[in-house]
Amino acid sequence: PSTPTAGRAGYDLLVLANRLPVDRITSSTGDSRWQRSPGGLVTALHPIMQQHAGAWIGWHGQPGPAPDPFTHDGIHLHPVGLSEQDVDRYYEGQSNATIWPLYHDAVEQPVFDRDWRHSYRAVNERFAVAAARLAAPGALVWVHDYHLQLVPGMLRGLRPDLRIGFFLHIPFPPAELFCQLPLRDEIIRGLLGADLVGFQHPHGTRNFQRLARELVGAKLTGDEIEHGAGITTAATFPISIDVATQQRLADDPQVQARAVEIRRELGDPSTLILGVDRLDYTKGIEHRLTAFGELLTEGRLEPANTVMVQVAVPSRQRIDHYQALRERVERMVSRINGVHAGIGRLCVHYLHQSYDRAELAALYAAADVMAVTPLRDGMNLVAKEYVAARTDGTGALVLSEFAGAAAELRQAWTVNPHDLDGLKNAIVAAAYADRDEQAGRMLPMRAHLRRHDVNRWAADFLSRLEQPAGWTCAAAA
Ligand code: ADQ
Repeated sequence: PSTPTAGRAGYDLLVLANRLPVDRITSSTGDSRWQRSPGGLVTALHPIMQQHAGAWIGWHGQPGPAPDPFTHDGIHLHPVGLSEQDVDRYYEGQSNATIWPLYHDAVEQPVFDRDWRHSYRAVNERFAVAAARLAAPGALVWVHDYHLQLVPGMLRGLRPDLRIGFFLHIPFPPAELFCQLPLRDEIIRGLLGADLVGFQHPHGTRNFQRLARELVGAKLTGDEIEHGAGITTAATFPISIDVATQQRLADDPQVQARAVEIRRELGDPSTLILGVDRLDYTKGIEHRLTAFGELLTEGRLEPANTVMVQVAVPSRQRIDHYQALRERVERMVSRINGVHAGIGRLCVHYLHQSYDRAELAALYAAADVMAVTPLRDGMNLVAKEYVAARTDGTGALVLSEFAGAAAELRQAWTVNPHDLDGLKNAIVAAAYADRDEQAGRMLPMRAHLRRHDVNRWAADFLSRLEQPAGWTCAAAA
């Protein structure tokens, strides 16, 4: 392992995200090593980071002092240390118990705490200082997500020469919700420190523009926001997945064999309904289970030959809302099984576990119906992964209109998860759709994804970031 140094000149491309793209894996003998994390962001940025000799600044995942910078898989990694208190206040508090619920329509009550805000500022400052130290003159700096919304403004103050981009992976809420935040002005000014701010969905872009006008008196011209400190472009860049890799995985004979085996292990049901989510209250898991339970009770789905598999990746387990959700979901699963299962035959298989990509791909290949029913979701990559995995054009996607992905995957069975009857009707229609109907919907969605994969997303964002400020006006003139 080598220790990277930026040299006097610094890096030409920096990525800042709460987490580094690696996890520390400790073996049974106590040895530990770094392993690339499975996330799509790493996959998307990897080639670009290598090409630009870029560096990634982020937390390494453990409380305590930061380890020395290191290189992994050709990317220079610069850990930022978080104390136990930072993890409590900046990460679990302000990021995940204030901003996360508020930005997702306050489906759980956001908690507001002064100490969390101080910590959020301090950690954002730490990231900005690290970036200021490591960036080459005029470098591109790409800041990611809701944990780091103050960084662009702080970094602009330290290094006015940089091209700063920010991308928000979650929804950006309407003013009516956003204005509850005591940090509202600071966040808007923080984001306006960037040259380019990107959102998943046009609603987020519009909400941000309106707030810039109302809270700091900015002037809007097309995509450009003119404010006291300069000009910021706000635009929509829907994130995607690595479509080619997902398709290759789906066509792998071992994955296909595993898909057949999964169906056999489930008792060869005529309909297999799948849910795959982080165990998060925004994902609508309870709504999905309620719909499924009622459909079994009413006999519209046959308990003897319908199976639901719900994979729920453990997430943010120290936060109260998440513990309560887990208990509610587990109670619902056992109630449905208690009523409808038989000896050796479950109706809901609930898996509170993480899976590797190959096993997930086999589940996608095995599932007749994929149920993606978030109450609010920035994008939802699971919906896109399922579509990319259905290389033979079969399968049925039930998709919430409140997922960013619904703006692109228009041929899905679209649902409002709050409308229980509508959700039940969509699940039944998807479960009984014939192959022609499945293909009529799946093929255009597959064609869309092939044209809009994650590499294009990253390239679009970075090429827009490289445009000089004011370029849209110049081009129009
Ligand atoms: P998330 O809320 O985490 O992401 P999502 O977009 O669905 O949600 O991505 C989850 C990823 O985790 C997918 O790639 C999926 O395959 C993987 N995954 C799910 N279950 C798994 C399991 N059991 N084991 C292993 N991996 C699993 C946030 C926003 C989203 C936005 C993304 C990207 O909330 O709206 O789409 O960022 O911008």
